[in-house]
Amino acid sequence: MAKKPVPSPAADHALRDHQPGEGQPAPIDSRGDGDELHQQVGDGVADAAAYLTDNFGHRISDNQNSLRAGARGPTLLEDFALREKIFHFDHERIPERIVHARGSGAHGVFECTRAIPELTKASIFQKEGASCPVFVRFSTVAGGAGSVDTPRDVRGFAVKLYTETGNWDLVGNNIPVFFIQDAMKFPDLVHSVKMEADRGYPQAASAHDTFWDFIGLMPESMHMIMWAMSDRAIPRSFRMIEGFGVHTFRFVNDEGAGKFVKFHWKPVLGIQSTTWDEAVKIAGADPDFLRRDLFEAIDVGDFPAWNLGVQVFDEAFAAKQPYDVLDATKLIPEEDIPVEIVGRMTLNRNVDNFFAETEQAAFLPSNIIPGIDFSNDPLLQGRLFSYLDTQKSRLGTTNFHQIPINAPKCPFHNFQRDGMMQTLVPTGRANYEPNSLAEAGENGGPRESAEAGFTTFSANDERNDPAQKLRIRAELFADHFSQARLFYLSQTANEQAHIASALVFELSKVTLDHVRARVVGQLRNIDEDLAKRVAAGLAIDLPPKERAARAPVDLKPSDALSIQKNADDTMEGRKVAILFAEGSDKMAIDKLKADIEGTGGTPFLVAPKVGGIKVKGGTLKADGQLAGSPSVLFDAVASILTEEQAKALSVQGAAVQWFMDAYGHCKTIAHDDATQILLDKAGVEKDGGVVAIDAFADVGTRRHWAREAKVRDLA
Ligand code: HDE
Repeated sequence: MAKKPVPSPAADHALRDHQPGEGQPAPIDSRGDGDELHQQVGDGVADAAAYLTDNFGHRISDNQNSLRAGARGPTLLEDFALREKIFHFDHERIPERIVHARGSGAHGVFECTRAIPELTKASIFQKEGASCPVFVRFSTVAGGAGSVDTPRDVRGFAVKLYTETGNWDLVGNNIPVFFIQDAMKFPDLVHSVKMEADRGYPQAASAHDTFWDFIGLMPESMHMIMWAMSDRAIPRSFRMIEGFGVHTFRFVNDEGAGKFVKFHWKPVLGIQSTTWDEAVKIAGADPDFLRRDLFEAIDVGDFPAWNLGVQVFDEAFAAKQPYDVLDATKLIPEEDIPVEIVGRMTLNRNVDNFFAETEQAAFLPSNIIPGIDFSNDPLLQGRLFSYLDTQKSRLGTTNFHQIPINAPKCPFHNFQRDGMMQTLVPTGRANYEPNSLAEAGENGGPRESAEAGFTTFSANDERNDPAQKLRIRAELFADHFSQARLFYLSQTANEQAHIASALVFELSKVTLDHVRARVVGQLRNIDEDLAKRVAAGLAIDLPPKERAARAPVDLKPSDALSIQKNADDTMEGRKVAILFAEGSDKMAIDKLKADIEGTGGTPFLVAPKVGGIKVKGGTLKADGQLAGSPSVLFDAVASILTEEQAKALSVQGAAVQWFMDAYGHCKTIAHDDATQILLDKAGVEKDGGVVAIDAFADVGTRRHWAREAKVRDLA
């Protein structure tokens, strides 16, 4: 695949020229510009390309043999080259993230597309066209760093915006609500979903006793469960997920007036998911499916982009809703408060080093900038402590902010000093404040600024009595089911069936009967029909309804919550496999490739052998071998074969399965006449998505959900 030219992100440079401490003496002259640091190390690396040294610059004469006394004698302890190499290697790993351990990152740029100074004084939203560099890390939640990419799981969507007024970390997920309402429950939630404490499995899976035990006893999780059991939790690509800030935040403008705000990232490529069967098979065929997809897209210049949307509302709106806007298990329907687009983020550069950047990236929800503030959401408040705290144990030092990926790209200077791995060299003796050293002509260091500094919005919440100290939740937090029902009823029939099947799958892995029964008893508060479907799928009697702390109310379904209702037909960013073999018609293959490319898709040639196959009209190399390129890795498939080759392939399991899966996963299959023998063997029946090669461009890569009832039981 040819690389497209990479436009240099304007914003990347805007801040690079910024000198620290301009206009005032800076005791810490730190810029944290990742690229400049990279430059320094890079120079070293460039030299090292000429000769190898140890970490202290001593040249190495032999990197193959350790030092020993005689050819067959003992190895000598004095071999500093060997000792250092092994010593460093022994300590290469750092603790993985307690959650979100498996992730993939990329650099990019954020640009303000609509100035909103009336809402916020945040520097990045003052002028249309203003931009800043970003770093984004996508992740799964439950699995370890080496786990697969496609389990049923929430996806982390953490964005670090390096603005000129400091780093703003919007550490969100691809689901707009959360399992719990109060930070107090987070360790319990995470313990329950991670591998079970005695046996050390299952890895990266929620389908086990302890998770569902916790969930059944935690009715506030039911809304999130609907999302987690929906197709949102098995995304086709990181490039095709939405991102949500989840909590209600605040915008604060120049006059000090505040409004509530919720943040949304809307993928330009649209939202798309896999089916469950597909996700399971991808896990085997390509455990790095999402990581590879992101890296390759950026590598060839297909830069993924998201629009940043905001839902802005005031106290008066909040007070009228049947839910509490401080409750992270609730969303605000887009039909009530529309999402206004104010910016666009484009990821345009892969990391140079996975460990240095993606692994060492430390996101802090407490990183906000003037113009943005927290709300009293008790989940958010707990996060403000946790992320700072965890970096100390993960990165080992309070100076983790000096690691290039974490350092702001604007100047930073203060009187914090020393600590492990201090890499900055502050000059002078001003390490306290107030001081009057400047009066003696010395560098006195930086000073606070009431105007430019961050000031907390002094919230006047009439619904709160701060005089009371209580371990209690606000009244509307007790409504656990209304929005779960809203979500379920807003889905298409196929999507509802997917939720029911996911629940059946997950609960069928639960071995404790009473746990299964309790969860189904909770589902009865969401929708009786859903509960009956799940009970029938498990072959258990419908259990009694669990008690609801507060009776659910009926909310108007919201189309914005469904993926299928909002799917568009774009082929942008989608991958189409073309199966060919010896004797296939090269002209037909070239034409199909051009059709796919013409509509924004990426063709991928699959053949029984990769090296170079004689075809009609020349020789053709394949991008992937048939057995190693199952159809689950593509959005649609096509085949151009000779009758002889199709017949030969019809006794190959990999080939038959290729079509069987594409059909079963409701994908487009474009084929020539010769392929019919394979389709018959795979049980593929003609429908709107099984078409002649020439019709491919019209049908594209959309899924054919009407077919689904023919290939699996949707009861
Ligand atoms: Fe996190 N979460 N979380 N979380 N979270 C972490 O921080 C935590 C929550 C999210 O790519 C940890 O640096 C608590 C909600 C993402 O590096 C840790 C609570 C949302 C990432 C932590 C929550 C998230 C994390 C682990 C409840 C969506 C990955 C390593 C009060 C809005 C960031 C780390 C990355 C990571 C704590 C709930 C998103 C332990 C205590 C809600 C995307 O600090």
